Amino acid sequence: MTDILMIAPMHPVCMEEIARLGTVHRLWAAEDRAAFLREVGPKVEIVATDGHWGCPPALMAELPALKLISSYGVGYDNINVPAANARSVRVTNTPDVLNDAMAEITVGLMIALARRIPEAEAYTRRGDWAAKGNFPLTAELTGATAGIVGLGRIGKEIARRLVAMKMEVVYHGRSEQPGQPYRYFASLTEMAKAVDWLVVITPGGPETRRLVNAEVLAALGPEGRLVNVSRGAVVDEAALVEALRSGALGGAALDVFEDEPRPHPDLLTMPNTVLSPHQGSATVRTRAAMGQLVVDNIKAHLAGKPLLTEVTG
Ligand code: 8YV
Repeated sequence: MTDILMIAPMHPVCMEEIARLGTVHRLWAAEDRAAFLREVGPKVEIVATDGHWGCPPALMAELPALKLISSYGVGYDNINVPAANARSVRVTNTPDVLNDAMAEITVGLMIALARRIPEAEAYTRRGDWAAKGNFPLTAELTGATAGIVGLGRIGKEIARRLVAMKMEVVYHGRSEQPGQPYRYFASLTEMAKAVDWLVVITPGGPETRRLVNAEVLAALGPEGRLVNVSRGAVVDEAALVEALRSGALGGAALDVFEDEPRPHPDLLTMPNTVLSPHQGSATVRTRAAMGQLVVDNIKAHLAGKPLLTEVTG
């Protein structure tokens, strides 16, 4: 039986299927992690992990027989892919199957922020409607401009839906993509000046760390709103908190945070934020499809067949 190290619990069906493919060692359940790794580390051939935990270098170093890291998530910023490949360890992720769920939550967060749905809901439940009268008037997406930071597979699905919401869509990325119907901005700050919404869906990692900084937030301005559904580290969270507090930025809808699962405490009490616990892809349908891809990549590896969704670095 092949030894498989599972870093954190996964979709139940995925866990059951993986258990049929080899001997599963559950890292999160180990009482003495060091002793556990001393015992099982040398025989582990496959790591099953997710986008949050990845496979840290110190862990990889304890797995000399490692051949495959199959990750449950599209983002692989917590896996050093070049270092893995240099050791002949291959890495897979779960792209595409989560595009629709990600795009849905993005639009949902935007509507929630513009129409103040969480606040209005609390207002209704508290009985304030009868006690204080109608809830204040809100904003809408219609007619506004959204600047997408990262027009990749998910970004394009978001763009399609925002066009359907009668928004104008523009984008920023490392390079202009031929054949796109949306205007390209080479400068993120220039784009932030030109839009009402900044929608961040670029991959995380060192290249995009704190890409959305104080300057970009200032350019977005007091009427501007930020949406982040990528990785918390892409936004300078301290600068974001300051901009929201001072009114330099209008509002923010966030599914991701610098220190998950602990969002910056000030964000929790601000009225101009809508917060969500990193659940972009967390639907029954999408998580099942992601889990299936994790399993299918492991099966392909075991059968000596081409991996379905390999990432290389
Ligand atoms: C998961 C994600 O939350 O796909 C990603 O990159 O961030 C999410 O789907 C993550 O993999 C943790 O399970």
